[in-house]
Amino acid sequence: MNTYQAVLVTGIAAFTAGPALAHDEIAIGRTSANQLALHVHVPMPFILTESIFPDLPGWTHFEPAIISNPTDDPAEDLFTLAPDSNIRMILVGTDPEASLLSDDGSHWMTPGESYQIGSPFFHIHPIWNLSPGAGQGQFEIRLFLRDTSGRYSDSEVYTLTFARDCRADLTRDGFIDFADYLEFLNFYDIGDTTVDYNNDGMVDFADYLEFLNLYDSGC
Ligand SMILES: [Ca+2]
Ligand SMILES: [Ca+2]
Repeated sequence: MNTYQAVLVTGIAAFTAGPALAHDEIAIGRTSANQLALHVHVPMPFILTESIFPDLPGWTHFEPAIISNPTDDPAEDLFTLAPDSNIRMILVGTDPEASLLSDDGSHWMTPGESYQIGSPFFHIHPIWNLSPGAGQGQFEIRLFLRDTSGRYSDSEVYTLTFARDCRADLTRDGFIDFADYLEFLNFYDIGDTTVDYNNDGMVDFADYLEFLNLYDSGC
């Protein structure tokens, strides 16, 4: 097992051993026209936390997970996949700051490479990454889906967006700006511990000063 594979296993073990947290998921299904389709259930960007893996610097996380669409959803034109379908996702391109670890954990993928997902039902945790040099903003990973059994046609190209985790980014959009300042005031007024920046259980002026420090430094 090489280093990346060890990280992959460690990351998934950490996830399965942890508490039952709500987490981000990407569902893969098909349309009524039998074209593969991908559905994101939460607003993007996906927020990547600072890496806990020494060998994978930057912001690295094993969510969003990728699952097979569990139930037919005609309103979204998203239906479950047949058990004999066999799904791969194919990388189209990324912003320079964003990357996706290969399915065997050996390297960061390059455009044109594919990542084996498999036959339904699946629930996998790819390793997504933003490089240490990534600053404020939203960074893209573009991909499409292919069924190697030939049952379904290729999906369209989807763009997933990612941002760094930053405690001053209260609007969770990857940017530190005045909208975050206003959001801070909202949390502050109601004493929401989201803005208890010094972790003392109270929301007070000390947290305001700490927020300003984070705000000024751009995280
Ligand atoms: Ca923001
Ligand atoms: Ca506090």
